[in-house]
Amino acid sequence: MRRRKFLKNSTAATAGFISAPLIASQGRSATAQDTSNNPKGSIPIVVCTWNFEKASAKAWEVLEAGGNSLDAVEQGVMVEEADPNNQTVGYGGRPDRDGNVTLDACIMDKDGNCGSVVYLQNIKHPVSVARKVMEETPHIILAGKGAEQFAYEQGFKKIDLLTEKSRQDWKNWLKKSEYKTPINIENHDTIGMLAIDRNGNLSGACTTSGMAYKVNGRVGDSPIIGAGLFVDNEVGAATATGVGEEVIRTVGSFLIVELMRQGKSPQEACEEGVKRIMQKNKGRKDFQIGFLAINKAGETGGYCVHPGFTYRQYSQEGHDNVPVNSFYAKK
Ligand code: SD4
Repeated sequence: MRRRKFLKNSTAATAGFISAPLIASQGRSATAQDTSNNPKGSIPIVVCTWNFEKASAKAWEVLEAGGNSLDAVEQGVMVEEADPNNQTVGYGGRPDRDGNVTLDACIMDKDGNCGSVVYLQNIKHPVSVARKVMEETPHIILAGKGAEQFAYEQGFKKIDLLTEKSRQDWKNWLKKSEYKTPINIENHDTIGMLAIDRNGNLSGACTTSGMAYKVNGRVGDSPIIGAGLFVDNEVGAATATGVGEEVIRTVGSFLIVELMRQGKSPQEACEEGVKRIMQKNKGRKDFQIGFLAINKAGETGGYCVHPGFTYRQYSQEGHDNVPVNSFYAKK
C-alpha cells in the first residue's frame, strides 16, 4: 500500500518537521547525492533490513506521534522479536547446533550511548534488555547467564524461545548435517533498524538469533557496536545483516558511517563497505551480507554481496520495500 500522495498533502500541515533537503547535500558532490535511494532525504524516517512491514509500521507510528527515535527503533524491532514466524530473531529463532536459542541484540542513541546483550537465553526481548544495560548500568555489553540474571532483576519474564517449528527444523538439520555448522547465505531476516525523529535525532537497534546451527557460544556482529550497528548523530547510521564474521572483520557499520563522514552518500558508503569485504575474500561466493545506511538528512542506501537483499523504508513520502544492487549482480 502506498500513501505518498496523502502524506505529501498532509505534510505541510504538520508542524515541527525539519526541512531535510536543506541539509541533504552538505559536503557532497551532486554525483554522490544522485546515487542515494532517497536523494532528497526525508525526516522523520525509519528504515530496516529486509521487508519487515509490521516492524517499520510500528516504528513509524512512534515517530509520527512525535516520539523519539530511540523508542521507535526499540518498539519497531520488538515486533520481530515477538514473531515466532521470523526464525532469525527472538522468540522462534533457530537454535545453535545443540538446540539452544541464544540471542544477540544492541541499541544506540543520539548521544552515543549504547547497550548490548550477547548469548542471551530465555528472554523474548533482548533489545529491551540491551536498552536497560545502556540506561541502568555503567556497562555496554552483558553476556550469557549474567545478562539473563540482569534481565530477571529488571522484571523480564523467563520463556522457552524454542518453538516446535524451529525444533523440528533443527532435528531435520541434524539428520543430514553431520553436526557441521554451515556458512548459510540464505539465513537472513535479522532486523537492523535506523530512525530519525522529527527533532532530527538518530538511533538504531539490531537484534538476531544469529546464524542458524552455529557452534554453541558463538556471537555474531549484530550486538557488536561498530560491526552490526553504529550511530553517529552528526553524520548518520548503519547496520548489517548476513554472515557476521565478515562484518566484524571490517568493523562494517562503523566503516560505513566514517565513509559518510568523509562525504560519501549512504549508497556509496554501503557499496564501499561491501567491496572492502570482498577484497579480503577474493573469489569467495558462499556468503551473503547486506548493509543499510542513512545519513543525517534522511537519505538512505543499501548494498549487498548476492542479489536478494532489500530494505524497508517508511517516511512521509510513503512506505516501500527497496531492492538493492549487489556485488554479484546477475548480468
Ligand atoms: C549474525 N549477522 O549473527 C547475523 C545473522 C544475520 O540475517 O544477520 N542474519 O551473523
